[in-house]
Amino acid sequence: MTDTIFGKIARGEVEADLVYEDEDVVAFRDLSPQAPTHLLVIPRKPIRTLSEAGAEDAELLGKLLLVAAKVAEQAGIARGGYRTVINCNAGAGQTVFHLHLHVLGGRALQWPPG
Ligand code: DGP
Repeated sequence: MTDTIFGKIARGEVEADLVYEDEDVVAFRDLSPQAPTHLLVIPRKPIRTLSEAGAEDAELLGKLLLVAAKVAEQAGIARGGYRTVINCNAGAGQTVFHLHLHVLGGRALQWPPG
């Protein structure tokens, strides 16, 4: 697959404001925040988009959600409420083709999203 900026962040080749990392997952602040708290949770494995994840990624996908909950708690947005979003492919607004989960909070969030 083509390398992306998130692949470089996962490998430590490009700086990011990291809030969490382990052997499988990295979380960092979004460069263009859409809410007072806007974090991104990515696998180190370069999966292009959610629809390209396979059965072999089941544990990793579960871990992304657990890390999202953990960083939301650490950021202090869990009690007030937060939203997790995965944009899958360009029509849904995906611009970086390395699977990532947005964690947004710190303000009231409308539903349905645009
Ligand atoms: P999406 O539209 O779902 O593909 O979201 C990509 C997000 O990534 C978008 O909110 C902006 C953010 N982003 C893009 N480039 C960088 C970067 O170099 N560093 C950080 N921290 N965030 C980035």
